[in-house]
Amino acid sequence: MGWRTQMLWSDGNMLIKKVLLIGSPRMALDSLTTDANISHEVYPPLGLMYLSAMIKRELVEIDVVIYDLHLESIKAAYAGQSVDWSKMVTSRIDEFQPDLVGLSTMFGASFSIAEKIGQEIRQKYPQMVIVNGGVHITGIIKTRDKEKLNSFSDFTCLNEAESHFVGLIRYLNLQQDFLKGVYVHNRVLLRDAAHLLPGIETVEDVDTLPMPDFGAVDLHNSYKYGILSGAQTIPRDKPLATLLTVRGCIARCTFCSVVNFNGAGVRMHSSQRVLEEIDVLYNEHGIRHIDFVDDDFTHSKQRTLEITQGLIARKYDLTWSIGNGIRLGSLTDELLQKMAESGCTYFSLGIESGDPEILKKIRKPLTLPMLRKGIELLQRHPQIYYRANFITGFPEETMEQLQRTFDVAATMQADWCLFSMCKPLPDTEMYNDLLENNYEGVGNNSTANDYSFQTTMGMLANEEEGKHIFDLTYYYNLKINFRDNPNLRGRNVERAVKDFERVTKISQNHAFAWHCLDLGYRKLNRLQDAEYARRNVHKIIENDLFWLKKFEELEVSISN
Ligand code: B12
Ligand code: SF4
Repeated sequence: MGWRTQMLWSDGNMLIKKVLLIGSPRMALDSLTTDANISHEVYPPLGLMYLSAMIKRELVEIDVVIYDLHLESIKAAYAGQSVDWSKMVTSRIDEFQPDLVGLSTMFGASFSIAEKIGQEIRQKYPQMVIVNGGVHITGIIKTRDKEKLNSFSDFTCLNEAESHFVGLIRYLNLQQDFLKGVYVHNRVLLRDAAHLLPGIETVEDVDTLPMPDFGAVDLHNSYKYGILSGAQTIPRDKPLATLLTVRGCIARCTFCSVVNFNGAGVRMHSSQRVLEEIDVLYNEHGIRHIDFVDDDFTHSKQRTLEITQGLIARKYDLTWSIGNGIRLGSLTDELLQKMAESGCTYFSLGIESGDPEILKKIRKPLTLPMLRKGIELLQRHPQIYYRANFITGFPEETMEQLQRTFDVAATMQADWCLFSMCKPLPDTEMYNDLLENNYEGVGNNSTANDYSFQTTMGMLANEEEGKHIFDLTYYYNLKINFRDNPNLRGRNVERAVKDFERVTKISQNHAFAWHCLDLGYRKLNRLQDAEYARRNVHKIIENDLFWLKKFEELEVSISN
């Protein structure tokens, strides 16, 4: 046995009595602001809340605490304090004195942060067991980059980790002699190589899982520090929460990690269980808006109808959304009608491409005739705000194919079109194929600003081709979402104004958004606000040739 093992197991006692679960931040430090008008996203660490609930149910003798470093950083910034992740984590550790720290990393953007925090913990508390988990980490373990974790990990729990994590703690506490669904970085903690079993354990009947530990985080107050997607469709003072009611998705798109992470097919909570969770959130935590983060919420029409009927019967003052996206093919008039009636304010739809060949290649469960029908269907239900998501720059996509995406986006008449540049994510079919072919730049998705075209300049690709795709995407973003915005043109001016206000809050020098606000305010007869917006346009373009050029490119004249 190595020295750490001797220290850990020497008295024959339980090693792990206290567990601290840390949610890694998902933002760049320099994007944190003291301006409370700027809304960060405040998704609760749902994965950690499931793990906490499992520990409380299965390992009652263990003390478990969640530290949502993402939310705590925003709180600190709003309070005017400087944000130092290492200090924050070490002071929480000193206070709680855990034996095991679990780090959650879901996105590429959080990886370097988790790495830094983990290395700091390793250095300051060498005896502490460090366990990693989350979608991005699982992807990394399955690829060539797994050594990157060695400097700050004893174990990584793979995939959905409720049973893997509980099993690992039992193992460390000498309560079982096998490990499953775990990658061992520190072999010293493996008592016998034969203890490590291959494969993973998937919870087939998800209703057997406990409800997430809603009380482990400050759910009720998180809305004071930020928003969830679809925020423009609800008042700013609504307490927010998320729920996951489905694991997996019936589709298997090549760019998406869901199939490899959650397995094939769909495992659903019963409608009764979903309604029970909603009851708890509403009655015990005062939640007034729920965002379902499911990958395939509407997989079962029957279940969706039961949930909407249950909500209608409850007459709660509650709205809900499906920010992560639903499959267009699963929607019907009846479903949309009931969704709206039961308080659904917003959903997003993954369209991805307007080119039939690309749709086939990425295995999107969508064809252009289906899309045309879907657009007609959506026009009949304008009460619900919908965002259409597109991906540009798929590997080997031609300019003609890309143009078809922009053409389709223009005909979608969506409330908003979100364009993201393709970034192959670890352990997706696309990533693995590209890796096999030694494609340059795979896995380069590491900064927080890499992805979004919505409001900021987003990524600036170095390669010429990447830059061209970026410029083109940005042009169509301005054209479709701003210049030709169907809501601004008269369909729902209030809705358009809220969107542009949101953009100017995040990106104060977005001259195009100010220009659209000027037009929108005037249509709403808010003349003073219009004047203010117009002044901002002029102020920005005086100093910024970039925006002047954009106005020219899009043939938009600036009002005096
Ligand atoms: C909600 C959501 C968001 C929210 C933020 C959520 C949050 N809490 O931070 C928002 C909208 C901001 C978001 C943004 C993005 N997202 Co997102 N998002 C999700 C979504 C839909 C749900 C997450 C969730 O709550 N899941 C439910 C919980 C229960 O599962 P879980 O977190 O995975 O936790 C389990 C395991 O991972 C594991 N685990 C997790 N942590 C830990 C820690 C330890 C110690 C252990 C042992 C185990 C463990 O156990 C948990 C229980 O089973 C997932 C898809 C999905 N269905 O999971 C995508 C997903 C995580 N997002 C993804 C992506 C790509 C993005 C974006 C890059 C999209 C874009 N193009 O802009 C951005 C990135 C933002 C950034 N700053 O980098 C990918 C991540 C893939 C990857 N390898 O990076 C996912 C998987 C979607 C997909 N299928 O491709 N997202
Ligand atoms: S439909 Fe959406 S969630 Fe399902 S596999 Fe495709 S991208 Fe992933």
